[in-house]
Amino acid sequence: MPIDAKQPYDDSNIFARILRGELPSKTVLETDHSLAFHDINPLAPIHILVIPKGAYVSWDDFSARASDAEIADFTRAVGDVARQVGADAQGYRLLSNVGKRGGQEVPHLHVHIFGGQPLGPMLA
Ligand code: IU
Repeated sequence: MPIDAKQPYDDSNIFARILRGELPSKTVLETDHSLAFHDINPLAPIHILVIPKGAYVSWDDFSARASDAEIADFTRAVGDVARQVGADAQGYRLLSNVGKRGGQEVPHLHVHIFGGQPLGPMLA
């Protein structure tokens, strides 16, 4: 079920549990404010999620409330991950679903990085 775009942050969500170390993930990169890990159900040969460590529901929430340091760290982390896995060589796609109409399922901001193959018009 897609989430409500304006719902309050719920710290029982799956990514909050990964951040607290309660659930495992296949980490790709960790920085002061961000964590990147492999999507559990990859839709492309490269499918990585990048999340902020702070409690933000979505891109909408993050872009309104996060500090400049968090935004800078997160933006840099997304690009660094893409370069680290070699997705930059032939191109890749970034996607962040926001709320119900965006089809967001997990209520903690995540940016999908897709790559490793030519990508169709839509993924996730
Ligand atoms: P969405 O943008 O909220 O629809 O994407 C959620 C993603 O989180 C989706 O691609 C799932 O495969 C992924 N995911 C995960 O990597 N690990 C999990 O334990 C769960 C979902 I639940």
